[in-house]
Amino acid sequence: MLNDEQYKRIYDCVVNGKAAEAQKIGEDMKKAGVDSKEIGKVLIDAMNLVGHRYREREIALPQLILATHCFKKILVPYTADAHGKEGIVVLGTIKNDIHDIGKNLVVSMLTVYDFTVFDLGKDVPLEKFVSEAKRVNANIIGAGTLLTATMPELQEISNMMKEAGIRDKVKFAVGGAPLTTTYAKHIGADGYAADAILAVEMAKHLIKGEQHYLSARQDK
Ligand code: B1M
Repeated sequence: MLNDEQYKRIYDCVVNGKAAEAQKIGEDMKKAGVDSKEIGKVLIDAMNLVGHRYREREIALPQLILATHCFKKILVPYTADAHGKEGIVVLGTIKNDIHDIGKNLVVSMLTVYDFTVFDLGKDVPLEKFVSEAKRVNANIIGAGTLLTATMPELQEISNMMKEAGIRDKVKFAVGGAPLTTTYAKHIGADGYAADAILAVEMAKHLIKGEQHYLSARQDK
């Protein structure tokens, strides 16, 4: 369990963009035996505040990106031990959408939790999700979007997976702020997660062949 001081150290680093301290904090936490999932929860709490401040125009885009940078650097010592043996995930933000901050956090968390992640980036053509999944023999295709206008495109990926004959063996997960469990089920996705920690939990279920939808953390 994290104590208050450890929580504040991680939270403060991300919220105030203290990039120079980030990796050392991760190292200290690892030495103290803090589980990466505990760290992840604080990171998401901190990113929620940073996201809120950005929306309220209290901070500018570079500060938002700096916070993401801290998030990833805190996890570096944990990523060093990862072997990618949990499963293979192909992940990206779909075409016509350039938002990638949240997707990058999901990539970091899945990597820490031993998934091999092929990050396709942002503005990714839909067919690339399928061709990459076939190329790397993926277990999961994860597709995200933050724009309501591009949400309906997600369903196309599922259709393309069927056409390519991989729908039965590859799970399809979706994520991004405007999505919901209801919407994910409606478009036939096997999984949905509301944040990067939940994405790890979801991915573990999908690997076992189960569908899984997580709208909110139980401990929030
Ligand atoms: Co844009 N933007 N933006 N933007 N932007 C939103 C999404 C918006 C809600 C803002 C608003 O109007 N209130 C709005 C969308 C409205 C809508 O569609 N209904 C919007 C718009 C309109 C736009 C533009 C069109 C603006 C314009 O040009 N007129 C444009 C998009 C152009 C395009 O894509 N074609 C645009 C551009 C940008 C910036 C470039 C300035 C910047 C993005 C920088 C970047 O990503 N590199 C930006 C930002 C920063 C935002 C907001 C403020 C914050 C997004 C963010 O990074 N959040 C956003 C407002 C909001 O979110 N309410 C907004 C923090 C991040 C950690 O959260 O991405 O939700 P999130 O990720 C979470 C979960 O969703 C989940 O885990 C993550 C971590 O916990 N998750 C997954 C994400 N992907 C997942 C995948 C999974 C599982 C979980 O598995 C598959």
